Amino acid sequence: MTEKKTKNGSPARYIIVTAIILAAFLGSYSLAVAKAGKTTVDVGTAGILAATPALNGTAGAGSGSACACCGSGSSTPIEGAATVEGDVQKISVDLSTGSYDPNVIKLKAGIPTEITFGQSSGCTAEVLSKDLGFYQDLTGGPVTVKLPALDAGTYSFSCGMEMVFGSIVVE
Ligand SMILES: [Cu+2]
Repeated sequence: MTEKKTKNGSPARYIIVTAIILAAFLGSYSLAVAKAGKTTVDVGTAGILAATPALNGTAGAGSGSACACCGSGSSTPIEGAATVEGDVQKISVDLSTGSYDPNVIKLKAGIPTEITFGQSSGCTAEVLSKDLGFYQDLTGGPVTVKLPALDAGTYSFSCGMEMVFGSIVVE
């Protein structure tokens, strides 16, 4: 009986200690992320869907429907090309106007990409791409989405409500 109690006590203590260490680690990690204010997420190839064929040159930007919640969803295509820096191509997307600038992101096929979305709130508080498999909250600061080398084609992204749209054109 005494032996059993000792044996039962030990694992419980071990679990509690592990839980405390884990909680401390997670706590300091989220603090570090909050302090940095900038998040980087790595999108693996698993989430990437096959590129959709280019949409008769319209590239799907804006798609004409303004966002009801922010009232000013831009339907004017604003093109921006990523800059190749070493082995990656990089581009920043400004959200200070409540829509994506640029909203037509031009990328080169076969080069890993880092897209940095600026801090946002309201309608565009989250950025979503079902095509590329990411969904990020932008309220805490800029988020850099790392994408693997993509095949040529057009990929879509939007606000979390799918009301303000942009596209990623890989050539
Ligand atoms: Cu929206």
